[in-house]
Amino acid sequence: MKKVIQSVVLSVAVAAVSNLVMAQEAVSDAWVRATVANQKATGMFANISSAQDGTRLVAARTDIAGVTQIHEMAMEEGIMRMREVPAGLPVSKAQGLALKPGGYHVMMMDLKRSPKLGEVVNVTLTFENAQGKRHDVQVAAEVRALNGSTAGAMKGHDMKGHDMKGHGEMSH
Ligand SMILES: [Cu+2]
Repeated sequence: MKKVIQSVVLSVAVAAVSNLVMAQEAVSDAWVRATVANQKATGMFANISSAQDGTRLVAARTDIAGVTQIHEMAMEEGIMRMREVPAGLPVSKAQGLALKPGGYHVMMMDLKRSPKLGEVVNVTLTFENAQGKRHDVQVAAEVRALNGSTAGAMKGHDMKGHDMKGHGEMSH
């Protein structure tokens, strides 16, 4: 009997520890698009999953950018533009959240330096759970070429709608 109690106590302890240590979110295939000379903005993309419903990606930050925002693409007057989503993006338990060129992305603006091909950029993603509690997840994002696998998907993307100086050269 004593043995049974011990093993129950042990498994409860293990569960408590793993709750503390393990984030509910998993981030895979994180990458940052390499920039060209004088380009002051770029995007970070990744696949995000959540073990819980009601999770949102609400913020991001990185040392290499002065401003980092969560962006979406939207049709405005027949033109695809990107804009900030201040409330963040839902990460559903069933489908997760895909950040990809031509879609949702983490926008890095006011770049302090150019991310170099093959370099790993550290990005902090902030998630909010259904209870409104926030926590950070550290992501190592590899810098990949401008014309990655999905290049050209955003042809015709009009950057003039963007209010950030230096955004103009960016093809999303
Ligand atoms: Cu953007």
